[in-house]
Order: sequence, then structure tokens, then C-alpha cells
Amino acid sequence: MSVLFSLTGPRDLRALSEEQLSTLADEIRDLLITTCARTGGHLGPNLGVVELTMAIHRVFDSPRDRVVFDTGHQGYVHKLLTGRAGAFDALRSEGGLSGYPSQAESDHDIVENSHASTALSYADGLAKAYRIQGDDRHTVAVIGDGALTGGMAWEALNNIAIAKDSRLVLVVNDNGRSYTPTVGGLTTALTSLRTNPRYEPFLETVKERLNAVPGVGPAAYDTLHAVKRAVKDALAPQGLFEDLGLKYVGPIDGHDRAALEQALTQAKRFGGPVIVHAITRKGHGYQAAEEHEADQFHSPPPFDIETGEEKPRGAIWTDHFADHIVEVGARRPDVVAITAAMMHPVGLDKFQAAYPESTFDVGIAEQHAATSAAGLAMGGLHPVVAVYATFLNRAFDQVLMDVALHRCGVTFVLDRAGVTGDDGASHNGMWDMSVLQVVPGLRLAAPRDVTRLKELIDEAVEVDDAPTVVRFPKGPPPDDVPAIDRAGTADVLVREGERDVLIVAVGSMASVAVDVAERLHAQGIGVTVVDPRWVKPLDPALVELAAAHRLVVSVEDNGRVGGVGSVLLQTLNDAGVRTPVRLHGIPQEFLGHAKRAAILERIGLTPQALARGIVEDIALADVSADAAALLDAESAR
Ligand SMILES: Cc1ncc(C[n+]2csc(CCOP(=O)(O)OP(=O)(O)O)c2C)c(N)n1
Repeated sequence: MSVLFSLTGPRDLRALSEEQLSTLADEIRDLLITTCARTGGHLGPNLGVVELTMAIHRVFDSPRDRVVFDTGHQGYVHKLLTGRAGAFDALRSEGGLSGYPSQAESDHDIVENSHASTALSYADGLAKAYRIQGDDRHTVAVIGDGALTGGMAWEALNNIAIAKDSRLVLVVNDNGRSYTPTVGGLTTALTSLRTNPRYEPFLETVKERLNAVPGVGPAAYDTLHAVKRAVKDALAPQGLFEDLGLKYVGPIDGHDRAALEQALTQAKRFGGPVIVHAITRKGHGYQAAEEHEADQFHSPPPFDIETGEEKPRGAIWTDHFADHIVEVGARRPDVVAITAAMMHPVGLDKFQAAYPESTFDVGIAEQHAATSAAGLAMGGLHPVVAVYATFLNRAFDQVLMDVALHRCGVTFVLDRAGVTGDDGASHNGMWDMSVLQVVPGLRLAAPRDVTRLKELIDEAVEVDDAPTVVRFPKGPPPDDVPAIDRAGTADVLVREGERDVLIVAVGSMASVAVDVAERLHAQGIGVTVVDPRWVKPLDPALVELAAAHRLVVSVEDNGRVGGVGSVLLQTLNDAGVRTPVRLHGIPQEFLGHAKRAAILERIGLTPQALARGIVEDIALADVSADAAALLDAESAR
């Protein structure tokens, strides 16, 4: 039996011999590679933390000691060591293991949200809670150098620095990369440690000195600390963390498990907050990942293990945006682009290649991205901020106060809007059309196909006195859905038979609505389908159309609460239109991971389910219309 599959939990790690431990590391890497080759997933980050995670679980006693992984995408090794190796083959599949830590899966998982830069704050709170209750357990936070670029991480460090009694070990997993190399002044400070030619010899010296440390305890810590100070003084004169008053141990070779264990043990004994700086290599141990230039297999789709080649896929929305924004840049030199550490995933790499001076990677700093964009706009440029829809949540106040209140012409491009599926609850882009509804002056567009994507991006970058937003989903776009007419700024896509049902279809739901219309028409129900294109503000022409139909149905891939449908309902109500309205969208729940199509099926956003619901609703609408007519007649008598 393999070492990995013989483990019943992390405590078993302590009984393993050196040889078994190194076999275990190999087995973990094999399983990571073979599984991710099939399921896709965060392979590179996990290959980089094999030794680190083993060391943490040998030194600390999870789940009594709490281990919090920032972002959580690097938590696969932790899953394997905490009793979930047997379930790993169903990684990221419906009913199988989540791609992030998950409270429902294990007591060893405490934090499961995958928005970055939060681990230090969670850990700060946990450690304070244990201290106040006289509980001597430890809290370990593992944060990457990428996540460390997020403002929250620094807010946490500022507080942790004065929480002297917190039993906190903060492991900085420094691989020099987010997806692409991490950028910024902080990174320069961290990188100076790794790139200094004296680093390797120094590591050897550190190791020798540490190996000479007899046992553990405050004296040993002092010894270690003295060694560390010497290392740091020589290599990091700015004293990045020490200037904040935080104890620092490192840099440690993050693939030398024994050295890591020594450092972690010393940090554990200290009894207050300590930073352990581990230098790791993303993709370590798998050549194809290590050599993958764009992101070292940060999160590949299924791939061929031998060649490392990703299974071919067709063009997705991102690719079309990527090409188009380069064209926009060619005719509009004032257009600049901002990414929050996701140059390739949001498709700005081509823009960067064409206009390097006009492209900014701000790190995992969506708030800064928004307000910096406001500044760029005030300075006479037109910024395009491209982020995943879910991550814009971070910057709500900045969009509201810094961009909208100041009437800045900034275009936000939201990729992965709507249901995304595999990455679970936190990655669904189902909040943007609700939270952005409340922003005065902001205009929001949801293209239904590639032609509209280009058209709406062009229209958005023309707006120079308000924020504009263009949002589109994950995956390949549908074939173009031509308009047969216009109603104000909205496109009419279908007009069949009587004016029974008006379907207001938002973005990617437009092609679904056309399918629904065919089904309804086949049953003798008259139907009109409109795509508002700009869903905020709604064009008044929609009110007139709604008044002329017997039932209005809105369909959007956004939460039902506060989304386009609910604003339409409010608008119709304000205008005194009495046509009944049915809202279809994503239920306001945290949706578990599954394929996008499976989730859409589950929540009823498929042509079949929608058509069925509308047939029932039109019957109900008839009944209530009859009842209303009776009441009117009654009150007139
Ligand atoms: C708020 C937020 N923005 C963007 C992301 C997308 N994202 C996931 S992992 C990652 C890079 C993380 O880099 P790092 O913390 O260094 O971890 P590594 O993958 O290098 O181990 C990014 C940008 C996110 N999870 N959260």
C-alpha cells in the first residue's frame, strides 16, 4: 500500500521515516498531476507546497491548531494529508471534493472562501479568540506573495504586529508569482532575498547553524533569531517585516522539509506572531509546469501528462474581448488597461504586448485598481479595468464613491459573470448586476454574443463622464443572434404571434430566450423577445412594450434579488403598468461546485424549464386578469 493511502490523518505523518516522507512527497505529486490532468485545477500552486504542507502538518496539530490557506487554491495537499486522498479523484466534480478548503468536507478546513488576501485577518481573529479564552492552540496562515499584494493582508499585518500574545505563525509562500510574476514594490523587497547570489550559500549556513541548535525553547529561538537577523541584515536591509515589529524567520528553502520543520518549530515555540518566509517554486517537480511560461500551470484545464499540452478548446468570450480591446487601443491611444494580477485570465496579455506602457498589473488589488482608474480618468485617459465579476465585489465602494461620484469615465469589463460552476460558490459572478444597480450614473451592458460584445465595448469607452460596465460569462459565446428590430436602445430578437409574453433576456440568456420563444410559439403562445443590451439604465421603450403584453418575463444569469428583473419590476410599478412580471435568475444561495450546465439545469435556467414555467405563468396571468376584470366590473356597479 502506498504511504499516502495508509495515512488516516495528519498525525500519522509524525511516525514516518525520512524515506517514507520522501516517498510520500512523490506520491502526492503523482496524484496531483494525474488528477489535475483529468479534472483541471490548481496544479502549479499545489506542486509548490508539497513539502511546506507536510512540514506544517508534522509540526502543528490540526485541527486543534488551525491552518488557514489564503485563497485556498493551494489546499489540495492539505486535503490529501487530512484524510481525503481516497476522494481526490472526484476533485471539482459535482458531489466530489471542492477545489478549495470546505468546512463541509473536513474539520481541518476552517476558511473556505477563495477571494484572496483574507487569511491573515481570519488568523488574527482566530488567534485573538483563543487567547481571550485561555486556549493555547496555534493558528497558522499560509499566504502567497501574490495574495500579499492585497490591501487586506497589510491591514492584517498592521494589527498582528501589536497582537504580541497571539500564537500566530504566518507562512509567506513566496514563489515570486501570482499567475504571472508578482509585481510591485513589496515583491521587489521579497524578490531581493531570492535573487541575491548569496542566498544559496547563506541557506547552507543557516541550515548548518540550525542543525546545530540543540532541542527547542526560547534559547533555541534566540539562536535561530540571531542567525536570521544576520541573514536578513545581509540580504534584506529594509527589514520589510521587522519594521512592522514582526518577528521574521527566513528565507527558508520551501522544498527542504527538514529546514521548514525546524523554522516552524521555532516559530511555534515563540508564542507570539512570527513570519516564516518560505521560498518555493510553482509547479515544482513537474517539468511541463515549471517550464510553462504564462503561469506555470496555475490552473490548467485538462492536459496531456506526457507533453503538458492542454486539451484544445474553442474560443471563449475572453478571447474575443482580448482581440477587440487591442483594436480599440489602436484607434484610441487614451485607452489604458488594468488587471488585478490576472493578465492572461482576463485576456489583457495581447493588449499588454501591443501597448506595454498603457497596461498596468496592480496585483491582487481590485480596490486600488478602481480608484487608480479614477485617477487615470481624471488625468485624461480612459481606463479599462478587466476583472472577474466576482472580484469586483471587493471594489464596490471604490466604484461608487471614487469613480461614480466623481463622474469618471472608467470601463469595467467583468469576465466570468453569471454561473461559473467548477470553482464553487465564491467564484460565481452572480452579484454584480445587483450591487451595481445602486450606483448612480453607472451604465451596465450585457452583450448576448460576440458582435454585441464589440459594439457595447465601443459604446462603453465613448462614455467619459460615468462608469460603464460590460459583463459576459465564462466559456464559449453562442452563435450571433441577429436583431429583427430595435426598441429604443434594446434589440428585438423575436416577435411571433399575439402579444402574449414579453421576454426580457439579459446577456447570455438571450440565446436561451430565443429557444424558449420557439417552444412557446409551437404551443400557440405569442412571444416577443428583447435584449436590452444596456440593462442599466433600462430603456423606457421596455415599459411601453411591457404594457402591451399579458405577461413579462425577465431572464438573467445574476442573483434574482436586486438584479435587472427586479429593477424592471420596480420601473413598471412606478409607471403604473399592471402586466404581471416573473423574474428568472440565480437563486440567492451559495451554489456548490458543479459544471456550469449542471447548475443552470439545477436552478431552472434552461430553455425547457423556462418554457414550462412560462406556460404555467401565462395561464395564471389569464386567471388573474379575469379576476381583475371581474373586480373592476364589480366596483363599477
Ligand atoms: C480578490 C481576488 N482577486 C483575484 C483572485 C484570483 N487569483 C486566484 S489565485 C491568484 C494568484 C495567487 O498568487 P499567490 O498568492 O502568490 O499564490 P500562488 O498561486 O503563487 O501559490 C489570483 C490572482 C482571487 N482569488 N481573489
